[in-house]
Amino acid sequence: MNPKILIIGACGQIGTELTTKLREIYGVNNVIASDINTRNLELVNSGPFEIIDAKNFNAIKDCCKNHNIDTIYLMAALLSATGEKYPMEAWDLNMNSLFHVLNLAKGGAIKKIFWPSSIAVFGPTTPRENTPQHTTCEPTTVYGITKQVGERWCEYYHNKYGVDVRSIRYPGIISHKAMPGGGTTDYAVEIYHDAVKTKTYNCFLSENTQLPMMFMEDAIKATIDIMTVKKDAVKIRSSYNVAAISFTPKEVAASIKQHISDFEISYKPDYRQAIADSWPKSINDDSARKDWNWKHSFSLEAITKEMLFQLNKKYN
Ligand code: AKB
Repeated sequence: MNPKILIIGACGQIGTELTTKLREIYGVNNVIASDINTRNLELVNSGPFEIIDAKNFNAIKDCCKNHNIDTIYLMAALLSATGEKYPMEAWDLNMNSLFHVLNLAKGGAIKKIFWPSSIAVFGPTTPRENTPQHTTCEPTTVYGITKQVGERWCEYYHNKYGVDVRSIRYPGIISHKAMPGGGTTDYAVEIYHDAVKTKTYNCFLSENTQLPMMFMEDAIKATIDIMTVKKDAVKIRSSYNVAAISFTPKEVAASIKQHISDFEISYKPDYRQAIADSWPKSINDDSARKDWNWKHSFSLEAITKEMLFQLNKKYN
């Protein structure tokens, strides 16, 4: 039987494409999209949609009851850069929304939860190359702190109350549909849009800042893979490292130049540089590969080709 799914934060970068994919798999009426507002009209009009503030326990609970929801994907969050501007709001949204869904599942109403963590759980004292699954996590951003603490609570609710919560640590996600908002890795999306629109990009990170990244199609696959694998295969109930590729702004610019030879990049690092410098350069995801067969497909070259193709259709 198909699950009955609620996606909270469905209008965001990942939520938008996750909603489409889950509807393809399980049917439009089995996937209820929700967000705090209707900013993404295409998504809002594409199937059942509810306005839900993720900080409001009763709103989530009522929606679950009204639609017989058994599975929640909690995608609402304030990301790393916005979190530094609004630390208390980031704490409030990121933590309370998680407690709401964990508590609904603890009460038995919800059978399965997906909650995204991030490479932001790592910090300056973490080994930066091939960062292990289990290692020092001393995040320096509010966002990172909420994700690290959230991981602990997920594991706790699983061990103590049997809650089936599953999680992966997303790297920077590259996509051409909904724009990301408020993240440190957002440059890797903006650069493609500006390359197609103006053939120039002013990067807010320095040229050699290497960060782990992933194409949206791989990120959606990882999300659905971990949610559909048998319960016993999910051995880590905090959050899994998942990796695809790592690159610097200079490398992505070079890959764009292969297609747009007069593309020019300039660099003006801002406060996000310190955040990027505290994160890993590359991630070891052996556990995800072993436990639930995780595999990525997209290389930097393949991402560049697809991004430029899609954005050319959009802008030109
Ligand atoms: C961010 O940059 O804040 C996010 C993330 C890596 O979780 N994209």
